[in-house]
Amino acid sequence: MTSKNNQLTSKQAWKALAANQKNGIPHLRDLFTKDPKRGEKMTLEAAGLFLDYSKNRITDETFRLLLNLATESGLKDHIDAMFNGEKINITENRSVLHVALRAPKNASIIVDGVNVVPQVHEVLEKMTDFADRLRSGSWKGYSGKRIRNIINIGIGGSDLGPVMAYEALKYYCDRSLTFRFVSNIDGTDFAEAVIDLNSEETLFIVSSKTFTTIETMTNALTARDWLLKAFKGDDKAIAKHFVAVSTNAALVEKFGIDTANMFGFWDWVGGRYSMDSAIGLATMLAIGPRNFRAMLDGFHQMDEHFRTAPFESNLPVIMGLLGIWNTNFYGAETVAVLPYEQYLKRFPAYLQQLTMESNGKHVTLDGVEVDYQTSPIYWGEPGTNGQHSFYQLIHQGTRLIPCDFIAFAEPLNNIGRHHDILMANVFAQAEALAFGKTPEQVRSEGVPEWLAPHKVFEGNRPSNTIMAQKLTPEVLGKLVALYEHIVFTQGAIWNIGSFDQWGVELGKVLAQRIIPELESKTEPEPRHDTSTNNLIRRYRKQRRSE
Ligand code: G6Q
Repeated sequence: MTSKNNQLTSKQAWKALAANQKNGIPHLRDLFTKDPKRGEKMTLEAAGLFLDYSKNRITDETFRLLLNLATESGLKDHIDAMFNGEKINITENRSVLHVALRAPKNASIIVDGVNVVPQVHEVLEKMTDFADRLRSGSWKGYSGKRIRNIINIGIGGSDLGPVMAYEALKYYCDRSLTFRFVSNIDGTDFAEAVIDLNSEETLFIVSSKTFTTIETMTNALTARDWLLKAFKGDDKAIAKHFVAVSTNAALVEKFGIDTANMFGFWDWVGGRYSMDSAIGLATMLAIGPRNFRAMLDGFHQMDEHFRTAPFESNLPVIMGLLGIWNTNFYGAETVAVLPYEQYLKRFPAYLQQLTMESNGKHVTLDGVEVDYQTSPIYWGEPGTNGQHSFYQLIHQGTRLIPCDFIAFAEPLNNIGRHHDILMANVFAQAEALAFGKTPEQVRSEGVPEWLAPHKVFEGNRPSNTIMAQKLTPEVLGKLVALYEHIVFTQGAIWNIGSFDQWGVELGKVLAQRIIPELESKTEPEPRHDTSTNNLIRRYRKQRRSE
């Protein structure tokens, strides 16, 4: 890592964008006054999603220059390279083919000379067969009882997608089944997940691409002990109560799970891009195979839109570019994702991994330090709850927080006036952020001079509004694929490796060194820095074993 990378910042379009921003983009109030059609013009409808991006600090010229940046960065070639199965994950020498997971049966995507689409459909068939047997009650536990509880054990990419999808699609779930998700190494996670469950009616899905992740393997072993207690140690019970989702058949077998009950995937599926692979088995069990296929179809529709639509009418490209504009030219450090849909409560958490693990990188693909910001911090909560807590800062704080509002025309639970009030709020928030309230408006309301500054909203705060008809499995697929491709667009322009995650390794290695120092019966001589040594000694002193 020697010199700074200046390839991106010396691009013609980049320089033109910097000049465009420096010359001053008028306040959103003025942009809307000058162009009475702006609110209708700066919108786009594609693959069943509607995007209003008019409340961003852009002019027509900015928009044109952003599209130039995409072209000058070779975005089209990058997209084609991914869809063609090229090994664009260069630090791990892998293809990046989550798009193959939702490709139709007759598609062909070649990796190392082999069409991977038939393999994808073979696993889907196997998942479908298992889901049908489990949901109908014909798959029984070892003592002949029907399985009523499903616990997914996995972490990171093997947890966040299944949890998010389960919550998002709860409306479509079989309510006679209970679903729980255990991820944390903190024993509380497991303890609370099983506290009220009968092990004879419980199935564990051990979801781990590598089958080596310490959290997942420790939780899986604890689950095995918990189960075997009910069966007096008879390990034949395992075959009826454990299935695995993994790429590592050898380790699955070693754990004692029958590989006939293993659902595979491939090294070209990244963990955070795997919710539509066999990692989605819990999702399929919850919503049923038909709904799962509908979700895949939604993903695929967005893939096709991203692959084929011209940049000026391409949803992920436009949102990706607007994100770059806010991050790199306005210095926005975060993006708030604000779904006005209670079922999407875990969507921001899911996006945190997708966006930040993918694009939280400090060197280019060539290993040169970047001289521009990469991924912003993603966060958020469902509306309207957030309005009564952190929105204050978004409206009147000193930071610029671009917001993505997500809303649906039809509620899933149509109760009284709730949905109209919900939607009124999402529209009002975007309006207030963009247009604010001037000192003149405040004074004209008779507010005394000393109080007026506190009641002023400067406005000019950017947001996107995404709308769809209603939250269905298909729409969820579209939404997730939309953000996957936003991440791709930005990673391609920033010229970074969006598909590795070396940044999670160091902490894992250090923890492996510390574990024996904490567990040792004799006093260890920790050889870390003085702070870490002191913390280890203090912990050992305070820890009381039961
Ligand atoms: C995601 C990451 C990471 C991974 C977990 C779980 O992109 O690779 O979050 O999903 O570390 O890994 P396993 O599935 O191998 O247990």
